[in-house]
Amino acid sequence: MIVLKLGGSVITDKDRPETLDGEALERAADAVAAALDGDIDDLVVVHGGGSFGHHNASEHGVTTTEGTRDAGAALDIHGAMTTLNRFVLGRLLERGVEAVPVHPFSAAHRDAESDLELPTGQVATLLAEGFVPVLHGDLVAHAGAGATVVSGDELVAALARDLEAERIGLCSTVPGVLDDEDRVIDRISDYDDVEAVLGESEATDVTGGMAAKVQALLALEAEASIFGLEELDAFLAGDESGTTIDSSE
Ligand code: IP8
Repeated sequence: MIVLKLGGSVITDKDRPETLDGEALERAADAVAAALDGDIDDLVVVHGGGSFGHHNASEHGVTTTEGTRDAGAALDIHGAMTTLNRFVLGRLLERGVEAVPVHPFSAAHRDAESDLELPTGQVATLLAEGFVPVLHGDLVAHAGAGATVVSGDELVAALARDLEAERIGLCSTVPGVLDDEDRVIDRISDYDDVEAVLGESEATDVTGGMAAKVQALLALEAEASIFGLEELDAFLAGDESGTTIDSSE
């Protein structure tokens, strides 16, 4: 089983609120359809928000830790994500992919310790019945905080762990984890080896994002790859693409 995340910034135009990057989404959907026509049977897709969701969340001051108890705000954020989800499903369906939505807001929650609880029985059953479940970053009920954001990356980690994924792919706007000369690092098996590089980047938010991603992926058993859209076909074909993160080495 493969868990594939399509980064929100890959499939949307991040500079314009609620705008798709239609070309990129079609390219990603082509790659998924071709892979399912080939050797891959079980695929779970997760997509991020990009210009959908994030801008609504920041308008309402909602993050992964700061929640809202305003149903209007919750619907606004969740609604933006389900709109993007419909676009993703539509592009997949047009290509004959049996893609169906799984909305985390209706399934998951964070407990009082802020740990994410994501039931995966429906995802496993959908897979067994031949569907391609498509989840997305969303809001989730959060004990003591109202409703907070759950990122696609958190969902990928929870799904990969629970469903014992063989491979994880994060399709990103960068071709992999970059070293201090912007070259793609081929393999990471120990966070200490890359800490200095990830800490040195000037773009702190991106750095935090990439450092957190690498740490979360190192904690998983399955081999994970971070790569750009150009390498999505290669990843789905089972080839090494971008940066491979494997803690078992
Ligand atoms: O783009 C964000 O998901 P992400 C979801 O995977 C919302 O971080 C609601 C902003």
